[in-house]
Amino acid sequence: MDAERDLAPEPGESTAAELFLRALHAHGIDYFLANPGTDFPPVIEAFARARKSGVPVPRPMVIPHENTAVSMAHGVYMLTGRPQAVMVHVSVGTGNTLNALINASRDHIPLLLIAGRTPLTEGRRHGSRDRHIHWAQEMFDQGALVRELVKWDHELRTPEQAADAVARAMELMMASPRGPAYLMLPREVIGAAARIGNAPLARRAVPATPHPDPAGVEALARAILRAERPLVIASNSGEQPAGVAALARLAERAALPVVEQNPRFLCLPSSHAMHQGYQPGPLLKEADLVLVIEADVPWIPAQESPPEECPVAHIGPDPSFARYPMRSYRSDFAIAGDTATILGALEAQLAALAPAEIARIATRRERLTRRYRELREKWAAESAAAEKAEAITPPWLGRCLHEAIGEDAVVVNEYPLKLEYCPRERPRSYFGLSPAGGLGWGFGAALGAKLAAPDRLVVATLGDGAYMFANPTACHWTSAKYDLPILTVIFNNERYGAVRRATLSMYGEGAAAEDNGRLLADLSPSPAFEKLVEASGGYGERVVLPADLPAALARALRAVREEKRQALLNVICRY
Ligand SMILES: Cc1ncc(C[n+]2csc(CCOP(=O)(O)OP(=O)(O)O)c2C)c(N)n1
Repeated sequence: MDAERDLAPEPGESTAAELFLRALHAHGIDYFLANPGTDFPPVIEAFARARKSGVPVPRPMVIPHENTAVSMAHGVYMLTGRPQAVMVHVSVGTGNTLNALINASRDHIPLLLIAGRTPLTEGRRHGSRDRHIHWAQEMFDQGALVRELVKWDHELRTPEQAADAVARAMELMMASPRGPAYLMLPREVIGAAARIGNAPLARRAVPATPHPDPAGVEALARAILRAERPLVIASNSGEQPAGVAALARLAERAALPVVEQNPRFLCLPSSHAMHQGYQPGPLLKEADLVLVIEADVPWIPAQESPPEECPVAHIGPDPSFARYPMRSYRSDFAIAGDTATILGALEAQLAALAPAEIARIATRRERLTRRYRELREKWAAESAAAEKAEAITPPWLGRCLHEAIGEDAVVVNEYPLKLEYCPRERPRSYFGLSPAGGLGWGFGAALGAKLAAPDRLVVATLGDGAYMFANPTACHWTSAKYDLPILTVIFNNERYGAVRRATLSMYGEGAAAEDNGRLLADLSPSPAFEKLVEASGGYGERVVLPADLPAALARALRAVREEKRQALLNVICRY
């Protein structure tokens, strides 16, 4: 045999790529979201062989932008709790994933990011360099591109480890706190025969989340009992539906007011009487105990804080947010563990309440139930007033959406939707942008959600800026190609509103305020976004007047629900 070709598989032999794909399937990975390059041929050949032989492998899907592919994997996980695989082209494809990967990393979303590696060898070995780019795409340390964002990065060094590498990635990314992993596949290695041994494809047990410290739980339960004005601030605790149920029970039993602060997952049904809205505000200023549940930024110290003597508890899988370089909230209790388990243990401690405490809690419950009603009345009045305004505003758009989409819909919100006007009820019916705020996530995540839940209505609410960051052509194409009809609603204020607000907040009296903060925030003239969806066979409409919105929504929803076409409303908004 030619020594330089001795890694090539003989007829009938499996390649490392084939073993790898089988291992992905065996580990429960359903989708292989791919943006390929010249590093892919062994993987493509392996998929083609699997198609012929019927060997089970994940579903290969070409996704024409890496940011979209990673956001889709993020979206599938949100709905199912199942991690997916994304494969991209070497260094350059990895570079294109970074924004979406930062979002996933900060939100503890496990996904296996795979990248080719430029062929290592320059001779005649099977898979060696045979294109100009193969030299320039080589890097000293490709994994360094993502190392800060992933829990594990590795380069496959030998074909026999293809299945073991999958098992290793899975056990690490699924261990708490979860997060992405990165695996590089050099072309010669993944195209070579996997000769030695019969690598097992069995899943390996994921280490259980550490059980919460019983002494810590008991001490916190005592503090909750003592508190007169406790406050719960939650952001991510609804990642698992069990977290929603556990928080609902605890809040009910102890009459704990809950504020959802910039939630990425619905943490408490909005109709729960203890749901006290989305801003800590006055409840924080008067608190005598704050329970921070999976909330990285429970409040912004420069704007508001609890009283200095108020104890603060942090609970969740990563209560100290270990990957944040600085985060200096007061911390009197820190309990690590699965959130639902911690909340359940707290509730168990509170179960045997003394009569005096029951009376105190009942008084608090009454006060909070009143406040719950007052808040709802205020929000309803605001959105009703917005109906009569000259231009569409977020309260009106939120209200109309709420009335149109129903409880079962999945809302993926990249900023502009205000839950005050579009309250959500069910676990996994609302998802918000990662705290890292990498724009361009919402459209892809909504497509992933639809892939995971084809029978549910999926609505992406995006700013006009966020929509453009999402590579709309790639997203609309993906929607059409894979029959993923979703409704996209653009809150189009023809500007980067957040940038403008930041400028005016720092330089309200400065030169930048003279043109009302338009400089570098102006996105006019706004394109006819409704035409972009039409280019992919979808239904598009531009909506300008508040009174026209309900009927426009009904038409768009008919296109999605009955015609099974994607739809987009370009809603011209003032805010
Ligand atoms: C990838 C990325 N680039 C830039 C930013 C900075 N940024 C934060 S908000 C924002 C404007 C968003 O505009 P739009 O989506 O239209 O929403 P609006 O602020 O107008 O409500 C920008 C550019 C970001 N968060 N992410």
